[in-house]
Amino acid sequence: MKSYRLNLLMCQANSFTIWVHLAATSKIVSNMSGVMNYRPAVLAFCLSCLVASLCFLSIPANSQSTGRTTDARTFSPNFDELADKVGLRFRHFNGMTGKLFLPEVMGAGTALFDFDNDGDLDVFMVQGSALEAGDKDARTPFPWREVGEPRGRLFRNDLAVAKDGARSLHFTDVTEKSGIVANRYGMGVAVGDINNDGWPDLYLTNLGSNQMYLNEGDGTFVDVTR
Ligand SMILES: [Ca+2]
Ligand SMILES: [Ca+2]
Repeated sequence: MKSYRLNLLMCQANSFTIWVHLAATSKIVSNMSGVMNYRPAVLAFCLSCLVASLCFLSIPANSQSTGRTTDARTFSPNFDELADKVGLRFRHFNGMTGKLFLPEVMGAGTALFDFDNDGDLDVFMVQGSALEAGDKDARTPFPWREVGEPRGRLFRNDLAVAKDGARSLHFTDVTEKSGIVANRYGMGVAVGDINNDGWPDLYLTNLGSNQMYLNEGDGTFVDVTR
């Protein structure tokens, strides 16, 4: 709609120029004849404005500037929710107490990093736990109902690319095999090659003491916090 208004403005500006020219011409002719009559110029202005408006309104602005039409739907973003379908099954537990502690509403972090150096991004998801000492995960106002204790989880990306280029995305939960035990109240995670061996390591920020895990390069991590 903005482009049409701009076109209309442009055509009116052009028409005004034509009108000024015709008015001046008419004025000269009228002065020469001694009669101040602008009606022909006004009529010419109205007609030129109408014709030019119809002309511009029928042509999209981007066609005038680029010479080709553009379908807005071409640029429409389209995201599908595929977490469950591709194996990223994770439910965050915030250990809500009902006492409105700040960590309850802060959420947690997630790291996208290539822990196995195979060229695709794997995922580490930070998990919470019961907030108050003595609380049971399954007895909070919004209790933990999953199997096992809540803990941060590592998902390996098993992306497969067929010969024809077709991609099949799937993640496998490798938390147990990795040796990562992130069962504290997790708040965030940082990735970096701490020992410069080419394998990205993990630093977990918790409510309380943090944890550092070195990547052994064989799919496992070692807790080197102490
Ligand atoms: Ca990977
Ligand atoms: Ca490393």
